[in-house]
Amino acid sequence: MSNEKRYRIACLTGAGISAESGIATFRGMNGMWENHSIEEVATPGGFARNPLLVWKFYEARRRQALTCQPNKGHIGLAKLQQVVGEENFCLTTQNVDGLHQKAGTKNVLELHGSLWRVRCVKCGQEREERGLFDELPPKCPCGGMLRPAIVWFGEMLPGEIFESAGRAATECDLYIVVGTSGVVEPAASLARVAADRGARVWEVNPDETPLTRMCERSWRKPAGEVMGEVAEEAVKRAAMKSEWRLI
Ligand code: BV8
Ligand code: ZN
Repeated sequence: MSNEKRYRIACLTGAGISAESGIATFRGMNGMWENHSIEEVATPGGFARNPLLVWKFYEARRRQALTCQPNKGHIGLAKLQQVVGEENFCLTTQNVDGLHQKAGTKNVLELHGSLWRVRCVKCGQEREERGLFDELPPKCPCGGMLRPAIVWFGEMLPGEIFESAGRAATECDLYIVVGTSGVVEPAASLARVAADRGARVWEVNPDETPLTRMCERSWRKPAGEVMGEVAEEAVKRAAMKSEWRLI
């Protein structure tokens, strides 16, 4: 397929896309942060002050996330990637639950890290860890303490991943924002980058957000209910704008 006729789709997802899988959002009614302050459990300072409290918070989230399955929102985006081709689709997520990968989406950009990776504060070694820990805080073989490989507030995002997410936003023709309150930076700025570079922006969120005003279309519904329709509309737009013979 010749390059100039490609129609590129990029997505940014937040906690809302996992809500129908049973994972509480951050700022929703039953937001998990209610009984914890962000300062206490999602900052390096909080971890330094009380690593056990932070690990109890994250181990509870890991335990719960282990029982969760992707919902039709995740599955709809994985199917969209299959139809348009991996080279024409890039999904960036703020979520750490791994449900996009479980739904089959390839090359997911995890801006804020993952519940399923840990890093040693002493030797820096990072590894995948899908099981639950017997003792908290868990230890690295080197004797150092392990931390969740998650980007906490006040921490830099992984440079390469954020750059790839920025490139996808810059180069895409359509940017679909799903299930994010558009509050946390620099993730939320990606939708503005896309809009500034001339991409159409679509939003899937039961509520309005600070990103709504830049959207060409908004679906005020839960992602699980409308993602099939959104994906169909995106494929139609792509077919119209390029020479695809859709299979
Ligand atoms: C950084 C990992 C540079 C944790 C997360 C002052 C001092 C220092 C920094 C700042 C500051 N002011 C601002 C900042 C920047 C700060 C920030 O943005 N703060 C916010 C609170 C204002 N950002 C940072 O610190 C970032 N780093 O800036 O580095 C730097 C370095 C040093 C010093 C200064 C600057 C790091 C940010 C990353 C933090 N880590 N996650 C964890 O997950 O355990 S962020 C956390 O919030 C999650 O990743 C989450 O995804 C993200 C964003 O929230 P949302 O995903 O949008 O979730 P939310 O609940 O808010 O919204 C859900 C939405 O879904 C709602 O709109 C709802 O309507 C909708 N919804 C609900 N159900 C559904 C649905 N939609 C569709 N379908 C449904 N069924
Ligand atoms: Zn170590």
